[in-house]
Amino acid sequence: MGKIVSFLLFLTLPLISIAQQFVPNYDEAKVPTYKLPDPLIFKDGSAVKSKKDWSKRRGEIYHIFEKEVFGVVPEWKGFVRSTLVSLKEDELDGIAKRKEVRLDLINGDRRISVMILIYLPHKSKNAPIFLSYNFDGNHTITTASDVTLPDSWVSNSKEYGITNNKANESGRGEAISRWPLRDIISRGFGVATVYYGDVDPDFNDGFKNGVHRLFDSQRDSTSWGSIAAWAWGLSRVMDYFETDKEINSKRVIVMGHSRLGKAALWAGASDKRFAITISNNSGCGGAAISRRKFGETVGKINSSFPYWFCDNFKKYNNNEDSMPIDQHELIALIAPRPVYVASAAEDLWADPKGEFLSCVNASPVYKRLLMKGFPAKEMPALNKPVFGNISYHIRSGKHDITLYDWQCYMDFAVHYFKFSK
Ligand code: GTR
Repeated sequence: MGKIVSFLLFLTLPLISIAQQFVPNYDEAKVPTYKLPDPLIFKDGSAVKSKKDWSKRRGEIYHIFEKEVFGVVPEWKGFVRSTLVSLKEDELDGIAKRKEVRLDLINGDRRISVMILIYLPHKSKNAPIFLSYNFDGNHTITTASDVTLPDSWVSNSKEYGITNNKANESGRGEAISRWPLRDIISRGFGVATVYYGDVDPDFNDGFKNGVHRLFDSQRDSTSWGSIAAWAWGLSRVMDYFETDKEINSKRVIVMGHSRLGKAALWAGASDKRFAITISNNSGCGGAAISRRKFGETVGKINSSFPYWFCDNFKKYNNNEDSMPIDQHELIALIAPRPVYVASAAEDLWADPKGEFLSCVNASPVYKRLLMKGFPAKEMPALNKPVFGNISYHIRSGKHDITLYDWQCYMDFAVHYFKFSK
């Protein structure tokens, strides 16, 4: 009898696991009907009528995102030391100064090091500067042979979970298509980048590595995950910018692609010193409305990357309607500062329409602050950006960051900063 049961189980288990396999929905007709939480209604049901009301309501929404989505950052008891590691007066045929600055984050005998690679245009003083993480090491954004390789874990196989990979020369320059440095610097912008794995390596190790291990607190269901750690790291770079006389810390544009776009949005929401926030193809847990369950879902992201968000976020696996917030409110948290959301037409996993709808539904907050908000109601045509305090484009092509995306971001920044080189 026992043997028969085991045999039947042997036959049916694979079927059960096939049945449970995640099949993303890419059919607009199958998007469920849903009701979004209203960012302009307080928890007690009263309405946000003034700027002052908004700053209170903003606090409510922010704390929900902290406790239910990204996790709470514990009190930082350590300190950060910055060291200039290299300096080149003339880089990129003389159009930029290049430097590497190492931040040592120290708490007692625990420390990690984070390397910032910085390009500053010679042509413009007080240049706005893009701050954006890179995925595989600072040496991947340039072919220059003397940019330092990261010492921390890298995932060159893209299989997150491999714990002992180190960067090597083979990756030098491999990401240059995502970093059109000459175009950016010629338009008078600076660029600063950090390898995200320096701040928190992107694998599930129970928070024993990266910045988490520099903190003393016990973990619970509200504790921060990796996205909050990456966002926190961006703020430490901002702290450094405030000490560097060559950098205009009032014009820092925080930007990120994909998972790093989620981190950029949370950094922009958490730290008001970032003048502009840009999300490139950030998708689920970033700019896309979770309730649409289009492409990647909350349940899927929490099973693939259980360490990105706080444990409370898992309560909403296949239970999106019970979320007290949705991602349009992440965009709204950035108000009144400008924010740009970008999608790619073939990137259905990130739900371009859901990213667009976040812009539409965050707009009333900007309007309540007497600003223009987001000027579109219908999804714009491909490669036709819409500019407002919230801006948006959908580019043709796949999940990536391209020269076209950068050009749009620079146009947007020029518009807001009204600077000329
Ligand atoms: C995917 C993940 C997305 C996005 C992307 C990336 O595997 O499901 O949420 O973050 O990775 O960062 O490239």
